[in-house]
Amino acid sequence: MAATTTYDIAVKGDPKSKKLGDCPFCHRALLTLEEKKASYDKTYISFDNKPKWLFEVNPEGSVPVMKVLDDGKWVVGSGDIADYLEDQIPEPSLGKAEDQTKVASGILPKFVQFLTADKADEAEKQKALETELDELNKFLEGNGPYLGGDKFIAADAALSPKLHHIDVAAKALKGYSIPSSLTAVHTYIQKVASRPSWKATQYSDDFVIAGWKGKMKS
Ligand SMILES: N[C@@H](CCC(=O)N[C@@H](CS)C(=O)NCC(=O)O)C(=O)O
Repeated sequence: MAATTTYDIAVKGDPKSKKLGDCPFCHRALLTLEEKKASYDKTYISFDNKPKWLFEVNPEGSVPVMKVLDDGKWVVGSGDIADYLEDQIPEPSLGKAEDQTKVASGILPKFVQFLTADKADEAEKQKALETELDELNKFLEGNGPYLGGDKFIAADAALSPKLHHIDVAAKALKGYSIPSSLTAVHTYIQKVASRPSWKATQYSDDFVIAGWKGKMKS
């Protein structure tokens, strides 16, 4: 019997070229689908021309949203999608992010504050970001290489896309590199990027940079 597609996930991207866009939340959901070897299709949503149905499914108009094809149920948002998949496809188990370490879970807002800081606040905001990175490094030194030790877990699927955005965009837009002394963080980034799930869900660094550039003060 031919394998059937179970899910259709709407993600940021270009419907024409079918290129994946720069959404860390879509990335989290896609990593989860890949890690669980789920059978799925992607629907690419252009943010310049969002379809009406997206607002019916999710009034916020954000992605990811995922349709369960056999019953038409929609699951909205990367956290709910990850938890839903954990319940539906228990193996391999990634657990639920809510039950796992929260280390560096606030790193993206810290990065946004650094990225959008006035010159006068920049050093302080950089320090706050670095404090999160330091904590992550300490955690990984003691418990790594992944947040789940030897195992890639739900918290890794949530964190690694954000860390990737920070790594790429801070370098390009702020001339800031994650300090080389944070070796466990660098090892983490490399290890995650070598996973088949990451390779299957990559998108261009140029999209990441352009996306964040749009959020900077001109
Ligand atoms: N809490 C949501 C956040 C999703 C989200 O913010 N997605 C962004 C893209 S990265 C979005 O769709 N934004 C809509 C827009 O900018 O128009 C989740 O975890 O899925």
